Amino acid sequence: MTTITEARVIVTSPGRNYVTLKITTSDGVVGWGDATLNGRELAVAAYMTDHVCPLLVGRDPARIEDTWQLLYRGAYWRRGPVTMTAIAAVDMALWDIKGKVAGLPVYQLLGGAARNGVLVYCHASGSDVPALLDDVARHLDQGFLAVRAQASVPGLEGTYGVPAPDGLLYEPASAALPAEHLWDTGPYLRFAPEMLGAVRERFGFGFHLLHDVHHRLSPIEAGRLGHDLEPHRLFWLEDPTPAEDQSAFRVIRQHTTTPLAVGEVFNSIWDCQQLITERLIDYIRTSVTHAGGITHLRRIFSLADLYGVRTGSHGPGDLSPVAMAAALHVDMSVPNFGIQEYMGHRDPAGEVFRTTYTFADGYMHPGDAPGLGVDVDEDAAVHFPYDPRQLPVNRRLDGSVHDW
Ligand code: CS2
Ligand code: MG
Repeated sequence: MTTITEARVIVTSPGRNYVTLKITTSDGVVGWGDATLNGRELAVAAYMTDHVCPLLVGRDPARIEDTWQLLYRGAYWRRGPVTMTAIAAVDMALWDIKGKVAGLPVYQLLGGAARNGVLVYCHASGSDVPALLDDVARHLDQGFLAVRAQASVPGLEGTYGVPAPDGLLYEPASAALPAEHLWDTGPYLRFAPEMLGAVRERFGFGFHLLHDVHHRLSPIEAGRLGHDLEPHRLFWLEDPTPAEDQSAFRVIRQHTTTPLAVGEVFNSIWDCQQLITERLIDYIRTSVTHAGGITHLRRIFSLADLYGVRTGSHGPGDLSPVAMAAALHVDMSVPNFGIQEYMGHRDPAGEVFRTTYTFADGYMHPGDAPGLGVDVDEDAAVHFPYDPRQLPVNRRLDGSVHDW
């Protein structure tokens, strides 16, 4: 019987920190899994090294579901971002191995292609509205059919989603200790409709426009914003309120028809069960890395399909290219696909992660290489040591902590 002979964690920082799990079998087949949790990378690395990898050696790599159940139910202290990210990395690596053994891309093992390509959305941003409009134009020229628009709120430095003026891809984890940003909801509620209206006025309605509130409003504020944005026909308004307060979305739903997307901070089906079964959202954003891997993500997406909720997986630069590839394989195969976030990765990530997925005319494809279609250059990885970084903290004008 083929067995797992090694399970090893690789922490590397080509452009930003990534945590990768490498599983090797007695047949010499290697599988890769992403285990990156922005600002908490070492917590996941330690959990895997100390509590997960020792369980894997000697196991049959083909038994993906049994391994998932062992790591989930056997942990006793189940769920949570660290635990589920560790399980996700194992799951991705085992699906990668299964595809390589079968000589098939993972999406073929998941039921084959349910579409010809995966619609993706990109990030456009600006320090002010003119700069945002220029960035939207750049992304539309690149062929994107869906664009997320974010801009600095006048008077509030460090608004979410707007990169530093260094020309690098946006990375929120900016310092070893959390940077403190200022937040004031009133100016944002006045500015967001103006900003998104300016995008529609300049570019029209021939593409999908998205916006991320990033957890910062109360339910009634979110209802008001959603209503104010209705003339701009957003594809979705993301994370309007703190996602864990699922019943809050009943309030938002009473006030707006703007579609809602939630889920990037969720790590299990239980986190979103009410949102889905009460149809309180339109898109579920759980990611393959933070929500237990391909195996659990498909369960969440199947539940969502029953209630007419479509997928909209999280795909920032702080999930590795391994996660992007795994997400695309799931996206290809599910019936209720909505859209996939594709932010891209900061150089020199490509020196470590060799990918085969492609982008053309607004759509991506995972490729047809066996497995996930990503290889990790371990020799290159050692040249990029871990770089301690944490996510920012938001404080209101009175100094109290707000959601970032
Ligand atoms: C954001 C994320 O892409 C998004 O929708 O919410 O970039 C989020 O801020 C980061 O993943 C946090 O690390
Ligand atoms: Mg988001």
